[in-house]
Amino acid sequence: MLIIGPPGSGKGTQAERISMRLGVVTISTGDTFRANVKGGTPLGVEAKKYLDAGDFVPDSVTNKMVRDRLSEPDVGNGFLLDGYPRTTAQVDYLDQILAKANERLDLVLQLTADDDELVHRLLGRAQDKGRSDDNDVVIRHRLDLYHEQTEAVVANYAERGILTRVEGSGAVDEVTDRLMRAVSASFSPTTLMPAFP
Ligand code: B4P
Repeated sequence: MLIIGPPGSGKGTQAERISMRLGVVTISTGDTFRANVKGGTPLGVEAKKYLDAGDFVPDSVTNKMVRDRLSEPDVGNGFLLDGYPRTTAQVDYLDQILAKANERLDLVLQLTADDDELVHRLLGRAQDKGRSDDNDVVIRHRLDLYHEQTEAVVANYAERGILTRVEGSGAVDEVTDRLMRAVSASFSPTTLMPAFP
């Protein structure tokens, strides 16, 4: 599964909750980059300049990172990708990885919220967590990139018939309930893990 949406729509927040309930791993490209920046790894040094500017890390770097992560054994029960793919080139690359592994995407969850609410949330996070990319100018740039590049990714999955749109406004618990209803509507009960309520 994938969770996709503009910055601040609640992807990271909700991905953690859904993966706990379903008993599958979450793979967040944003978290992985931030962990590498914090650890001062070569990948982190490379990624930092893009993160700080609100730009996408180049596909060549991101694709390889996801490919390596998807080859680890803990993805065997399924996985939830958070924040990847964000470009059509990443969609093609993910298709190739999954085809080689004889796997396919079952569901793409799109979280929606209007831009003003997103900016408001991210400025709030800037005060709480001090993320280097949560300032007014960079947030607007990240939103522009979402509209320019990631909306084409959403359209691609909609054409394939595997996209479900979920309203991301409202209390965090309410949004989780909406997402879980979308998940249960897409899978037969026997496909879901025993952790599913
Ligand atoms: P991400 O880590 O994905 O950051 P994000 O888009 O801001 O989403 P995030 O998941 O953190 O925020 P959320 O919506 O949960 O990416 C960061 C950077 O990494 C990118 O800009 C890029 O540079 C790089 N990157 C990542 N993936 C890449 C890729 N595939 N290719 C290239 N580059 C890539 O939540 C935001 C805030 O809203 C939180 O403070 C939360 O508490 C709050 N919130 C959540 N739900 C709420 C609700 N219902 N009501 C009120 N507030 C809520």
